[in-house]
Amino acid sequence: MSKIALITGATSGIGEACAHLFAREKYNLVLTGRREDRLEKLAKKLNTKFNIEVAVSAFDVRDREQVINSLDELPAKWKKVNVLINNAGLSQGLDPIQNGSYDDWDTMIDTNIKGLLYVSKVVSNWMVANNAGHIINIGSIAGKEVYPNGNVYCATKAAVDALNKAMRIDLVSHGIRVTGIHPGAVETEFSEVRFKGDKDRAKKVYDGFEPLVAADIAETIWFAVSRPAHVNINELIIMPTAQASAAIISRK
Ligand code: NDP
Ligand code: 8X3
Repeated sequence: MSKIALITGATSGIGEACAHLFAREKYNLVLTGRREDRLEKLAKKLNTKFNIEVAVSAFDVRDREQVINSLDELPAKWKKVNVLINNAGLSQGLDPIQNGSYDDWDTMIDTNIKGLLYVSKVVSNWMVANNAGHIINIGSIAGKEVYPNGNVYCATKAAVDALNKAMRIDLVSHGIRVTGIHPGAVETEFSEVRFKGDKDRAKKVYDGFEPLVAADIAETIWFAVSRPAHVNINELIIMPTAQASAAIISRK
């Protein structure tokens, strides 16, 4: 029987790249995100290209009831999830703490921390019932180091780092593996979302160096997932060669 991966934030960037890679590896997929049209299009593409089954479940991870109900509504066969990729997340703004926007802070905390928790509670219960599973939590270099004006985004990713460690402790007796993946700069829609659609400002983030691409992170995740069952990769930090720390990037 094919294995199942549930990916949050599959409509773009790292989540979408994971969908392609796990489809290539013959996983059946549960794809989630808010933009249902993108999910449907991706599901059709992967089904045709890789002959796998795909379920689409569109919800906003910030909405607790929506998360619980949407996941609960999935047919029973989809609840035998082998791999959960907690990837949905975002940054909003890049301002000093004294100028920060309350709304941006709420959005980041509600998405990156609370959203990840809502999905994890539901899916980890399915995994506990199966006495197996692998949870991948997408943190960031921003959760390992704080950079100027990164304040609340960094704090949310530090929380993901802590939750990754906490999940490993709480789930260890249930045979569930837990891995934190912490990327540096990856060129996706991330900066466009951070700067609220300002494409020129977003593009400048990646000027003068070769950033990671989403497939680099998907391959790293696949490395962790494809280790033998007795091996758990606790965490990995992956950066572009031109990036030495969260704030130090060599630009030509
Ligand atoms: P993208 O903006 O390309 O993708 C973000 C994904 O998250 C989208 O699929 C989006 O789907 C989903 N998402 C955002 N908010 C919500 C929500 N409220 N409910 C459901 N889904 C949501 O960025 P990336 O692929 O780069 O980001 C993926 C993860 O990687 C994030 O957690 C990010 O913090 C992390 N990361 C990114 C790095 C980078 O440099 N790009 C570096 C380190 C970590 P939709 O809008 O359709 O809901
Ligand atoms: C995203 C990368 O540049 O904010 O987590 O550290 S960055």
